[in-house]
Amino acid sequence: MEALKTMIQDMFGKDCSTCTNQEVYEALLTYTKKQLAAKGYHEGKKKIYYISAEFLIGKLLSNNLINLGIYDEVAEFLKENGKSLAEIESVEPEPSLGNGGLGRLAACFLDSIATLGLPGEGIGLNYHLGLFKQVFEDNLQHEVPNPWITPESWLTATDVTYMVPFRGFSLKSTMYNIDVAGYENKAIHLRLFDIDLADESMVHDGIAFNKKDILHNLTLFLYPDDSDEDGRKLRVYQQYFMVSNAAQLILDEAVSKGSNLHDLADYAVVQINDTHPSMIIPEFIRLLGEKGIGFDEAADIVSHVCAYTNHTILAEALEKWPIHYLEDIVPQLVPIIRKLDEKVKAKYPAENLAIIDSNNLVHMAHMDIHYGFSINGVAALHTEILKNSELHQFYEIYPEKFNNKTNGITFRRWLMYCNQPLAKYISSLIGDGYKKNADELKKLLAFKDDQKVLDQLLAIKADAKKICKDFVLENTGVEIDENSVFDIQIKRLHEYKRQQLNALYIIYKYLEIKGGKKPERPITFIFGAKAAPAYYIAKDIIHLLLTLETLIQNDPDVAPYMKLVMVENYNVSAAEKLIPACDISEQISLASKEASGTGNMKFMLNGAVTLGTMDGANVEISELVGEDNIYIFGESSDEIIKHYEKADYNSRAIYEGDADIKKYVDFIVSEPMLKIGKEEHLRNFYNELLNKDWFMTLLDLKDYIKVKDQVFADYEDRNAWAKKMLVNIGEAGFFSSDRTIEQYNKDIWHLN
Ligand code: 26Q
Repeated sequence: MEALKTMIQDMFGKDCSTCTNQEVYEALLTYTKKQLAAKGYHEGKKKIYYISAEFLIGKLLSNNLINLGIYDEVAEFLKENGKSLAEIESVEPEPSLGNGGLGRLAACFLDSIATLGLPGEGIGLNYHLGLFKQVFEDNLQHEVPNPWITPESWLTATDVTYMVPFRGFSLKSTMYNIDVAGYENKAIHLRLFDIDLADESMVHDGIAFNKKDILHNLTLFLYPDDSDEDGRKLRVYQQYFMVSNAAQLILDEAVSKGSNLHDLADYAVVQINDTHPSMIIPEFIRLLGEKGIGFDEAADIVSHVCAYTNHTILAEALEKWPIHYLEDIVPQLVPIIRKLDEKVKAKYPAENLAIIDSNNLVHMAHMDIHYGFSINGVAALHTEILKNSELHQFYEIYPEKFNNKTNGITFRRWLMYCNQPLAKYISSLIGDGYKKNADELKKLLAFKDDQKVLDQLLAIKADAKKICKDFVLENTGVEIDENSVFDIQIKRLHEYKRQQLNALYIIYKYLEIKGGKKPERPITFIFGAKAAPAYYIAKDIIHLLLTLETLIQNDPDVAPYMKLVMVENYNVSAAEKLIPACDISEQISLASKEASGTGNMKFMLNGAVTLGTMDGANVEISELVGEDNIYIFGESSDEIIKHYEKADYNSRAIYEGDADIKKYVDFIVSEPMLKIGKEEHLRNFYNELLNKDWFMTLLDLKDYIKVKDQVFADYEDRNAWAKKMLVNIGEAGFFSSDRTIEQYNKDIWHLN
């Protein structure tokens, strides 16, 4: 730590003990960046370029210290100087460069690529204000900017710049780097492209800004509101800016390593993270054309370089751009896309295989599948649904392109960092091997009947709940009971994820307690969720939850037995505080709709038991842990897909046919609720449930209540519960993103 000591002296002319936390943070930042650069980067002839509109990397200081292997040393040094690493961490702003799962997955993948020593990099955009910050006011969500780029940051400017042509003007880019350390290994780069003229001062009244001023707004926000045409067009500007920079960088790097570009596939493989970067396909063809390579050959080259990952079957999230948008913004791509489409139509005339459909919409996913060599889903069930229904017509013509890559999470952040007591205890039982070879967690299963181990797991969970209590108090002002059961649902607010189903259970429980039936033990229901600014139903559900929170808190008959808290501005840092403390992990999406989920894996790894539907990776979790160690409810994905095909779901019929369900639903607009909440929002949501309920909340409500009550009953057998925890932790090794990345490499990337 001598070098760090000297650095602090040089930077601030004093020693660590007299520095502010801000100063110590800045010194650690500089120190860590130097250490990372000194380690060097993974290089090789062929490289994986993971292109993504989102990289939800979370705070970086602690993660970097862990991966550099100096966390304990630094923490000790700070302690000797009267400082706490935890407090210094709170100075670090969290970069919010992602919405949720897809962006966090990209961040876990970078960690694993670096850890496994693969030559690779991430390529994305440097959003200045990232995703909005959520604030609650009057039980409603408001959005404010979330600036994260401070004068001292993890970004390093480079002298790499490109020109990106748009209709009528060109934009100069600058490339910034963030180093991502491998665990006990070299680093890789995350490349974030930016414009030089981004102007944060144009943002007013929350997150409003002039959407037409592309020269100054292009990299201000992640996914600006796309409810109006200018917003959607800005998204196209962002996407093209991202992929044109990426394509230029990739071609330059290949040439500098000796490629003649005809052999580009020997130098580069591009993973297209959902369709947001899909325009890289025509952009590559355009640039290769400028270098004298003919259209057909260029299309063939690209088809050996690009691979596509699908993250959703929700129709509204599958990108289809009107061709006139592209003509208005990137006219140079339009003749290329038309030619690609003509080639497809000549061979496969079916309308549902076309790139450009009869409404002149460009189907980005279709372009990826025709002109990429691989398409993968993100969990076994999801890939089966792609093959058998959503993309069946493509599976018929290209069965060899389809493959599954079940998602994973990095254990460095989601166990070793966020739950240090558990990680240390695991090491004491089975050694450190699991940190690099997650399968070794299975060795824990040998302790299934070891009373001491089971007691210790319960003790570690109890401590985590105490720590979490402080976080919740600081975030919400609400004091929760550390001896209650922690039932947690944290994820983006979306109807398909069905936070509203959980809300209806809470109403049921509230009425039960009102009626005199007390639960065995108090329950704490914890939520965290942001809603897209223009997603009104999602915002109504947030209002429902916040209204229920107040109602319960103010009701002395009920408050001692249950509590609902909604954490404000749920983000990666909040997840790190909540997940170690969780008893029951809520994964209750409508079967077939959640492609994978990754929160489910984080909870399992931290000894929570899943309450979920047979959806996404829950299916694989349940196969691994067995039915005694997970709680499954609800209709199967096959049944749900049939309901959609037959259009026979009728929520009003369920409501009218079941007095209990009617009672819970009616409660949403009952007098006590209307006294606290806003009638407009509560009634909107009530009407939505009765008239549409597109994600079939009422279908699964009765079964959910039954199974969830069983969970709370089983929780009281503390020993049996501890066994479930142990099995969940012991079987979590499969969900390491190291395993996922090894599979990507073996089946798709072929590096080394
Ligand atoms: C699309 C069009 C217009 C505007 C925005 C978008 C858009 C933005 C973000 C579409 C999708 C996203 C993000 C999707 C996402 O996070 N998907 C999640 O990916 C995870 C990683 O694979 C899975 O675990 C989740 O199941 C999936 O929901």
